[in-house]
Amino acid sequence: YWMFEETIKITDNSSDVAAARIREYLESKNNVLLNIAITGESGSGKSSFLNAFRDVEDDSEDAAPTGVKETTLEVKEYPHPNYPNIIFSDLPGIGTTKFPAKKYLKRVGFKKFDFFIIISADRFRENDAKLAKEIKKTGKNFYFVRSKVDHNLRDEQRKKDFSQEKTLAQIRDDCVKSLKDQGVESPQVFLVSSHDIHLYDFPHLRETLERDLPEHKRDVLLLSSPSIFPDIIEKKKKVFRRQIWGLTALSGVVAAVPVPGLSVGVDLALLVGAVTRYVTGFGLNVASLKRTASRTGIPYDELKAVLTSQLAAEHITHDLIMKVVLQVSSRAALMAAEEAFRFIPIVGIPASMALSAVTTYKFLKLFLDLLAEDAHRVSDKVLNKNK
Ligand SMILES: Nc1nc2c(ncn2[C@@H]2O[C@H](COP(=O)(O)OP(=O)(O)O)[C@@H](O)[C@H]2O)c(=O)[nH]1
Ligand SMILES: [Mg+2]
Repeated sequence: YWMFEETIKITDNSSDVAAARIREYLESKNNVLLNIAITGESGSGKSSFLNAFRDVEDDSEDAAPTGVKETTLEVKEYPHPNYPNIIFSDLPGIGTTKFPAKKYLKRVGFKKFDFFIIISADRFRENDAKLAKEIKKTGKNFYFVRSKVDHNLRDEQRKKDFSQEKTLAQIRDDCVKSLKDQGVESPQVFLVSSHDIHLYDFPHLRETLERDLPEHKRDVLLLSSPSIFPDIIEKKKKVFRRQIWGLTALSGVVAAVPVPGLSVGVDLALLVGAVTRYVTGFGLNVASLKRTASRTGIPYDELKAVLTSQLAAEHITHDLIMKVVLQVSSRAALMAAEEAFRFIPIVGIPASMALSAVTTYKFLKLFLDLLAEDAHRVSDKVLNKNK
């Protein structure tokens, strides 16, 4: 065992350069900047929407304060709690600033934003339409969000012939018409309640934003979405899957750490880096799970109890990865690594390294599967609770 410890130490030192390359690769994925502008009149629900989108509760420490009347021109930035490279900018309402649309855009620094979300708790007004037309001139995208539809539904529910679909359709038609009347061409309006991010048009809005973004930014937005729906979990899994090849290629240059009982080594630094990303991406880190717990009212311990991977809700360290590697390395799938190697030609690197790359690849896939499974378990728990 002592020799084993020693091996890790030596390898860690000698693979500094490779480890740095892996870190660089992972960070390059984390460093794509996305800056989303949220605008709309004071009280329309900007701060609430922005908190909901970040999966942060209104009364938590890093939330944008809600229910406060804005009086200044200040743009406030709120990074995503897991992905600080995604910034939500809380803009003052154009009415608050009393600037014409063009000057308003200039003053808030429109160039840095990837797209705009224009919120109204009511029919869209002249200011909203003027702003949209001005944004269009800059070539950037904008989306109309009609907030507080839960209020409307609650009010309408008292009526005898209440139909949720009909009420929503009416609100939508009304919003679209008011925008068209003010010269906005084919406006699309998303109906949301910031208290229920899994209802109404919230999921559709996310999908639309993703679809409209360039690919590298699309992945960033997707990974930051809460893993409440099975299809989001699967989409995230696909993004991570795609990255595994890139990571494994880097692994080929790393001196691998030998695993007792396994004839090949694995690249621990790489596994730690990647698994940390999976855990965060699936919302399985302690902070995310605690947020989910307080948002859904399901006690944290109950959420934790459904986890089976041993990697979720843990701080991912070399030791933990090694522990899990040792536990699963008896699995037939992994023992077959040497066999797989015969079919995967890796040119230009020594065979032992290539073999460790294949093993590392297999572990990455396995850990990804295990964590996605845990994400599904949490999602099941949450969605069943809401029924
Ligand atoms: N029921 C409900 N209330 C909302 C919604 N969005 C905002 N609110 C409430 O409306 C008030 C103003 O919201 P806030 O986010 O502060 O608006 P802002 O001034 O545009 O930032 C607050 O009391 C919020 O709790 C929503 O979708 N549904
Ligand atoms: Mg606000």
